Amino acid sequence: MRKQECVAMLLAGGQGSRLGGLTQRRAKPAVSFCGKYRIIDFTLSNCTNSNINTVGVLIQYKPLLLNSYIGLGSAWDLDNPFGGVHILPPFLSEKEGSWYNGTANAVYQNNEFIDYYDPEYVIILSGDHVYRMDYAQMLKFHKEKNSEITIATIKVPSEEASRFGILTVDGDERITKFTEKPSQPDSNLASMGVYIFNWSTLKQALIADAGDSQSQHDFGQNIIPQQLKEEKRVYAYNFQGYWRDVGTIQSYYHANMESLKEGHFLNIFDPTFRIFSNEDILPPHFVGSTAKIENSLVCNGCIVHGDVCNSILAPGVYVGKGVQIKDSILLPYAKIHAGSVIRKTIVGESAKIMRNCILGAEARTATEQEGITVIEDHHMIPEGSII
Ligand code: ADQ
Ligand code: ADP
Repeated sequence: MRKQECVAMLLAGGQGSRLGGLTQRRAKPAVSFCGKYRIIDFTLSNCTNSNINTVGVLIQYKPLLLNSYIGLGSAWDLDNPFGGVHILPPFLSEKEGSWYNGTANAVYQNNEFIDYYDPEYVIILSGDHVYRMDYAQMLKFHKEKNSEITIATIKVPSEEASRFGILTVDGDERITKFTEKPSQPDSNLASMGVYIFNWSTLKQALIADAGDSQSQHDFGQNIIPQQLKEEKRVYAYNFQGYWRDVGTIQSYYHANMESLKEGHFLNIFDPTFRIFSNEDILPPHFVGSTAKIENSLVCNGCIVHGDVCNSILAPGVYVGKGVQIKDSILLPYAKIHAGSVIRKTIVGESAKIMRNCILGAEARTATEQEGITVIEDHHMIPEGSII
């Protein structure tokens, strides 16, 4: 029988409710990012670039668009005859079956998928992170430390620490303490939610967790703390690079905007570590004679007649004459008609802003979060609206 050394399980089934209007119709991993990409492209491309070619994608919430986007995985070179990318919805058997009840339960329900490849290691990934990471380096570290569980870690700003798993390590990088989303964090070393397990360790942990009626079946809440209690060898792999959890409107907006900075760490232009995408095939973008574009990303299929500054135009966006767009993110196929002014706004996919509207900064609404205005996918904002 053939084996894979390491199988990836990509958690893509969370509700993503904190992204509000952007996840009304689609799962968070299928939300547009940095114009050309969907959030899940980063994790799938990391797998490809790390030579991990067996990936199970655990989905459940609004799976349709995510499913059709991933397809057979050929965009990421993951359409292999053995291995490849597999979409794994909750399994309904004759006798039992239920929704994935927590992240650990999602992996537990698919242990036969993992067993089929008979791997030594399983890497658990998340569909809502934007980063470039060579998992092969982390696996090397895992082996060198003779670790049973390795957690990728990164320093986060102290004021944000309470939205992550926070940990403490000893001089050898062995984890001595882990607290999931502590209200009073005592360190700013955060878990990236990226774990490498020895499959034997993980399998045992999942079986024990499944039998525990008190457990929420969550990696951060239950599995990791329990394994530490059992004195397993749990190590921290200190990731040196750019990583963002884009689970909130603020973090999503800022991570997009950061990509406009020259020489930025995410560096989507690096040819040695490409981020692949299954973007629609569209004509080249067209810049009209009245257009002015500055410090912006403009994707295929865009037609621009107005002013665009410090903004991201995803594929198929239309910008009419006299339009002014600043510090904004226009998601695929958004249309901005003549004379509208858009500031610090995320315009959802296929949303239409009719003529002479004013969106953003000056006026504030209920959807506004820290000054960021969000227009939901497919919404139509009538002519002359001020939001
Ligand atoms: P969170 O991001 O809050 O914290 P969680 O909401 O469990 O963790 O989501 C992790 C991933 O699993 C997401 O991609 C989500 O879409 C997916 N997911 C959630 N529920 C699922 C389910 N039932 N089935 C399938 N997929 C599901 C985690 C860790 C923290 C760490 C942060 C880093 O728990 O310790 O600091 O990630 O972002
Ligand atoms: P957010 O926190 O923005 O809503 P996440 O992706 O982090 O987005 O997932 C949120 C929570 O929703 C997670 O704690 C997860 O366990 C839970 N969840 C995921 N899928 C379901 C579901 N089908 N039913 C109920 N809760 C779910």
